[in-house]
Amino acid sequence: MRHYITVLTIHYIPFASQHNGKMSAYISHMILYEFVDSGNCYKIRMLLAELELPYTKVALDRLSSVRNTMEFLCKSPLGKVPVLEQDGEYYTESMAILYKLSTGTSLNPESPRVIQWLSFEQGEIQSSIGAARYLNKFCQELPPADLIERAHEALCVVEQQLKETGQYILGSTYSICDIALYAYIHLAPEAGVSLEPYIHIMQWILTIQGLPRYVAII
Ligand SMILES: N[C@@H](CCC(=O)N[C@@H](CS)C(=O)NCC(=O)O)C(=O)O
Repeated sequence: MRHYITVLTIHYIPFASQHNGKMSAYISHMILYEFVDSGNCYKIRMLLAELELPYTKVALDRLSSVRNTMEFLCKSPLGKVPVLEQDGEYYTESMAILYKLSTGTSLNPESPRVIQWLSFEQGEIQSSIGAARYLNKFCQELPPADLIERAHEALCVVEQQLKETGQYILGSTYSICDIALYAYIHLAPEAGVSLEPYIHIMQWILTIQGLPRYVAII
């Protein structure tokens, strides 16, 4: 049985990354274990594309038993993706991976505000929009009304923030907070959550989609 579906371009040359003039730490070759249609994995692909960092993708099958093997559980104790492999170390949790990869670049001001929005994404956006999308898209189950209500409450917070900043989550500079939040927010319609009431969010989505190194989820 074939568990690993695709392995794309492989680069073995260590390099450093630069973003808007700020050099990140020396970065060696990376492998991203992922589901292609996962919002959490997409966040990492968005950042890697923005930083123009080469890496190998290992696409896992959602139904494959490979995630329950000892080999994979050593990489990710709950068998979840994304997992980033670098220099023999394995990193799980999309927020931690975003933070690690962007440290030292202009995408990460390394302030408590960054932690605030990354935590908000996990606690309020992924747990509502992400969970509702999973039910709607992958289980063909109608998400419960309280999940949809929570999604709208969280979207109101993001809408207000974007109204105040006028462009991106932290102000005039694109950051990992935008990447973290964008991944599931732009997929809200797949969760049965309309974005139509949120004019600032809709504008922000268009802005991000117009960025030169933007990549779509699939
Ligand atoms: N908090 C984690 C969530 C990871 C997660 O739930 N990943 C999903 C894919 S989006 C997964 O691997 N699900 C498989 C499972 O739960 O067995 C993160 O942000 O990376």
